Amino acid sequence: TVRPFNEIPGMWKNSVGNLYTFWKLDGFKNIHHIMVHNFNTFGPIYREKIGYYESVNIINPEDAAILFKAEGHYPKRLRVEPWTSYRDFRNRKYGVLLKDGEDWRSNRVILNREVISPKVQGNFVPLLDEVGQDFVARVYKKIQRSGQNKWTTDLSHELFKYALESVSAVLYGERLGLLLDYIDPEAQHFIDCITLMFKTTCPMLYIPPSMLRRLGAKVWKDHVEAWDGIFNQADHCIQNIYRQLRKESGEQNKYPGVLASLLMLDRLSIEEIKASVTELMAGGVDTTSITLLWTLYELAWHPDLQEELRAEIIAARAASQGDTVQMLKMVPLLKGALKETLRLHPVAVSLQRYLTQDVVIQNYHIPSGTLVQLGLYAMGRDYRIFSKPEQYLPSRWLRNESHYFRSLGFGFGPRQCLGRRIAETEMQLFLIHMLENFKIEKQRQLEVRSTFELILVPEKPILLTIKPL
Ligand code: HEM
Ligand code: 2DC
Repeated sequence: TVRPFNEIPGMWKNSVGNLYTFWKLDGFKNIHHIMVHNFNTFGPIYREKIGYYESVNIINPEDAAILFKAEGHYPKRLRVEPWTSYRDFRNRKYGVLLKDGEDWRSNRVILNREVISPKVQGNFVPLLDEVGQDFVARVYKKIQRSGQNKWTTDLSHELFKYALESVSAVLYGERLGLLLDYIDPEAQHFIDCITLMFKTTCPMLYIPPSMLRRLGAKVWKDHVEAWDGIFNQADHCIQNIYRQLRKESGEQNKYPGVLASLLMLDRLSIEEIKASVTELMAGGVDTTSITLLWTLYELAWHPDLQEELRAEIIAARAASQGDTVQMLKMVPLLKGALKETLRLHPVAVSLQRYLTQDVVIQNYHIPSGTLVQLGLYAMGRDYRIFSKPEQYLPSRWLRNESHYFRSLGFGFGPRQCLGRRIAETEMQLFLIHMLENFKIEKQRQLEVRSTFELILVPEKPILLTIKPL
């Protein structure tokens, strides 16, 4: 017999007490470890309430399948209150990230065609390939300048620039020039604003932003300043393209970028286009750059795997005879490596959905309307779900062990990551170019763990040594 909702284990009865323990354990930075701990204590399902935030947590792929089957036609995830509060405060429109219901769906359908449908990949590849080549040229320059035939560095800042350059190339059909020696300080400011925006979001997940605003709290002020910086810079880029488009029809036959395509399509209002393009621009920086950094870190720890990937890439390059789109279909191990990175180092600590119907999970009845979180970080490291979970093994994604609801780094279904295709293409091309040219080595350094800054990021700088082959 099915057990009632109230019997789900967990510490959900004492929310004030929980918030206190949470503070004490430095919970903000450690949500992912706390979730692992909770699954070990309570089993594969538990309820929790921290501050104003109540949910049921699950970890098993089979339970994730039940969750996503009950997400309905307008899948809704946890609302990031500080992000909507900022837009309400400044009277800005929500983009696809923050919209819900029919409003979300109608915008998302139009954006899908320009951003994530298979037909657009061919447009993105030449733009992103060029950015990858420029990155390699920049690394050679750095190596030369070092005078030591190698470059030892914390690559994160270069990767942020690579990611912003890539997403901008796709959105605007134009290069910003961030991989040159002297970059526009505005662009650097944009990058800093995104990091600050993520950081200042965390405390406000548990303390309502409206309250912090009334109190004049620094974290709210910083958050507003960060979003202001993001919107101003995006506005700048968008105005630029808008003006160009009105002046001339542009070069014929040349792909004009996502923004110009949306403007010409004329199915969303300018304000709606602006809102979503700003989200895409902001969403496209820390996510891919951190994932690439983790991948280089893993490759530095696994030199044999690095060789294997290089061999795959060289063979694919030869077989595809200059057709890069074709080449991307011939690198399964590389794609496995990116999945493996997101398994061990996911960007999102959890996926969440509100149920639109009653379900039974782990033999508990869960009513429609409940917020259910899938612990993505915890799932990736659970030995009951992945064999030898502590090992970085890209080939596990090529073998015929079950992949059923196990590769969820970009989310799932119609509400999955809108930037997924951009992100995947951009990351694949980056690794292809890097591995064709350089060897990545690690410094004598201990294991680096994750810390929660809304997205999961390395707790300390990762130092790598890059050598020409
Ligand atoms: C949503 C992960 C890169 C834009 C999401 C979600 C995840 C995610 C887990 C929530 C999906 C769900 O609830 O099912 C990632 C990862 C990335 C990445 C792991 C890179 C490694 C990007 C990039 C962009 C982007 C490059 C922009 C170009 C978005 C947007 C949404 C989203 C706009 C909201 C979609 C919606 O609500 O309809 N991403 N993302 N992401 N991501 Fe990404
Ligand atoms: C953070 O408890 C932890 O892709 C919360 O590109 C639950 C939660 C809700 C939504 C998640 C968020 C977490 C992590 C960051 C995500 C976000 C949805 C989209 C966003 C996963 C797990 C992200 C990084 C977007 C951000 C776009 C933005 C900068 C405009």
